[in-house]
Amino acid sequence: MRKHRKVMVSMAIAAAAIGYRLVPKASAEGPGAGRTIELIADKDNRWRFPDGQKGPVTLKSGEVVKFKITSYFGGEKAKDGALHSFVVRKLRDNDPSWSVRLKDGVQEFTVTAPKPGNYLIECTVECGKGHDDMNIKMVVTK
Ligand SMILES: [Cu+2]
Repeated sequence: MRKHRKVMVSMAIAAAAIGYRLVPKASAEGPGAGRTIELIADKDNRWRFPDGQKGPVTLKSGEVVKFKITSYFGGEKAKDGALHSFVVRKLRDNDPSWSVRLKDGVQEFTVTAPKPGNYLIECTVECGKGHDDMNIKMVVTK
């Protein structure tokens, strides 16, 4: 029994060592650190940057970015409690990270910028007056 346990332990250590080597070397900002893009899904059912700018969101193809979105109640919400959503229709089928339900408050998620082109970030939750125009352009460069 003892011997068996020893083998298990050393196997676990070996596995951990292999796993450790597969983890990319962390940068000064931590593993996988990239830009953080802050957006507000505002109570008037408009997207805006914290400084009031209306876009576009500009990404570099292949870049991994974190979106930090603050979401405010715009008059209506979905059954699941979502106030808004962050959706790029052209991308969501191949990469579900481009479709995020937004609850009240701050939410963070990470995406990988797609191939270069023009995209549209939309809200697909009936969030109230102005919902149909709740979108913001996203430009992906080479
Ligand atoms: Cu909406």
